[in-house]
Amino acid sequence: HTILVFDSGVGGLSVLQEIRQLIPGQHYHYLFDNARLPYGELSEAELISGCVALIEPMVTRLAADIVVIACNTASTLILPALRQCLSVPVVGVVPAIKPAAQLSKSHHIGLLATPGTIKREYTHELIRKFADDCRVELFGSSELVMLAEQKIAGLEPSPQQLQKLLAPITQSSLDVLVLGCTHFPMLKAEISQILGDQVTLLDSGTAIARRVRDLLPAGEENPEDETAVAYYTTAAISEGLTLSLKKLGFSKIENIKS
Ligand code: DGN
Repeated sequence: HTILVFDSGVGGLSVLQEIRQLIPGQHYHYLFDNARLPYGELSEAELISGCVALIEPMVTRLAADIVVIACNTASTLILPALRQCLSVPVVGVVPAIKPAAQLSKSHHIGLLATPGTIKREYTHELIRKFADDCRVELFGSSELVMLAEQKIAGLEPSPQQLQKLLAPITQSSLDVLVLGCTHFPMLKAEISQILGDQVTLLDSGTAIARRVRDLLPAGEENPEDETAVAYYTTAAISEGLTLSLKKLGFSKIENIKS
């Protein structure tokens, strides 16, 4: 099967990794809208029209069987428009508010996401629906997205900078923190070191991988075929990122706008 995973940045690689682990041997394609990163800063109209214009032709070109929008900032907004123009299943990634509310002993949870996801009506609806018995604190950060980008390109984040960005969370007494941006699982170890054992970090990766497996029609798995992984960008990428992608098994890297 052909699976297209989309994100504005490298965050969706955290989701792709979970999917590849659960269902190896598929044809994986990763579409990376780096020309417009970070999405947390774009207007809603720009986000919807730009994503649809980018994803629709790629689905046709690759004859994708399924599309995964591995970006909370986009998923909380573009899914209805995208589903309207695509005939294949579209799986979105949205913050794991429901499991967080179920897990929290103190009924005090946090959502760490992009500024776009934090202000989205979709997010507030999730909170009203699934966490109405919890105190929910919202933390928006685009800087953390950029730190995750740099990490994948080979530059380790500075503990001091992370400490500063996470300071509002360290001062809170929440016991479950939702990583509501697909970039953040890439910094999970670093975040966890700062917040300590008393805060459980939750992301949506595993649930998304299961959803993709359930939606795929039954077919052959060919774990030998793991090299069939292609990466498409909308702007040039750094040498560091190119190197990391090759290490991750991407056999083809193409700038679709050049
Ligand atoms: N990875 C995206 C998300 O899950 O929201 C956000 C990346 C961005 O463009 N800020």
